[in-house]
Amino acid sequence: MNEDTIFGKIIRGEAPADIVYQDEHCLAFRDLYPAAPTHILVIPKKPIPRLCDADEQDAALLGHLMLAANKVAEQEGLGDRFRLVVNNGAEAGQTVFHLHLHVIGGRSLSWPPG
Ligand code: IU
Repeated sequence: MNEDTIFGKIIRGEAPADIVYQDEHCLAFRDLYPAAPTHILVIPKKPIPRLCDADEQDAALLGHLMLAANKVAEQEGLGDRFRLVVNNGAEAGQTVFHLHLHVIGGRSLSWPPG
């Protein structure tokens, strides 16, 4: 699995992105093809391809990503009306193999997802 994805390039500043939040461990930027009025991707700077590739050593980092998603949601004015999505693996819809949390909001969201 190629770890050098478009998200790796964004982290290294080699590809453009509309960055809305960043800190030592993660980066958040607007999805180029938004599925909702607000659609932001939160990614670790560490290149973990899929959620299932994370291990115990990544526990704090995974928590950090969720808290960063909270910050982004607040920053975007989503209040308590947003959804986090992690697609794990191609058959679950993952297309970029650098772990990312989708922060989706700004419209009503149905359940279950497709
Ligand atoms: P997925 O869970 O791997 O399917 O999500 C990948 C997301 O990355 C998807 O929502 C794309 O619209 C988005 N994206 C992007 O924002 N910029 C890009 O250059 C590419 C994909 I390629």
